[in-house]
Amino acid sequence: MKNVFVVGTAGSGKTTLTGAFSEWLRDQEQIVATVNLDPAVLSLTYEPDVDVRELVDYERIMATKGLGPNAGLVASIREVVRHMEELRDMVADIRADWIIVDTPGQLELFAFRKEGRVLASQLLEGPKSILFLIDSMICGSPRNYASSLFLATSVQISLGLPTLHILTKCDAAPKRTLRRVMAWHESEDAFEVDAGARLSGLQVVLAREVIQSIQHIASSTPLIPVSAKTMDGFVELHSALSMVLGEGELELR
Ligand SMILES: Nc1nc2c(ncn2[C@@H]2O[C@H](COP(=O)(O)OP(=O)(O)OP(=O)(O)O)[C@@H](O)[C@H]2O)c(=O)[nH]1
Ligand SMILES: [Mg+2]
Repeated sequence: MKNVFVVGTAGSGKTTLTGAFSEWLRDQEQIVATVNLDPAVLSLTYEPDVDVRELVDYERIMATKGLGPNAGLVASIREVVRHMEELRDMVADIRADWIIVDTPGQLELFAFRKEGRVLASQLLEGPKSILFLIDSMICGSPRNYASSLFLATSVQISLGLPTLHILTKCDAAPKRTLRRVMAWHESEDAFEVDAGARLSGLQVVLAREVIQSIQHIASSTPLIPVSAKTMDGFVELHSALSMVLGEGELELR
């Protein structure tokens, strides 16, 4: 069983990719199960095999505890973890080649709280990987690229699982933006030049420092451009996942 957690900032395309990549895998005659870990989502682009909304009622938790939307989510995820045994049984009952897990839009809930780490480490049996989604519509500037990679690395530190970086919505981003981002991924020098030209003062210093400190990790982690609308990049995504999940963590170059 190959397990994939789809993680990323709000609106980066987690739900759409979960649905589209699952369909693509099914077309390759793989048995795929999907898990929705977002208690607050109203509608999904796929039919989840396991859905935490069957275990917790986000609206009720928010109303009865007098919480706002984010504190309501924190309390809901805590409640989900209380149902861990049940959830594990639900997932274990599925005989699938792949389990794709869609995580909540509030990234910090899953990535930086104890409950997220418990879910990441205990929910699924077998090899696990994270797809960290980077939205190509917003990472075309040096400051957002540096911040996105910094966040991706922080999530990897927190969850301690092999991670692939996925550049999403590539059908919608201008081709020159995609070329620029891929060039930054390939070469720290390319990033330095563009950061120097586009940023100034403290921003250029901070962006350079961040990239210098994580470049080794970032350049050794595949950055895979995909579109969940056209399914471009799914072949590459599938091979990278098969490698990570079949042979353990990718070697740092
Ligand atoms: N053009 C294009 N739009 C996309 C793609 N993937 C997602 N979107 C759009 O981006 C928006 C957000 O997509 P979601 O899949 O809901 O993103 P999410 O990360 O699950 O969002 P939250 O769970 O709310 O954080 C929607 O309008 C999607 O249709 C893509 O590959 N191409
Ligand atoms: Mg979503």
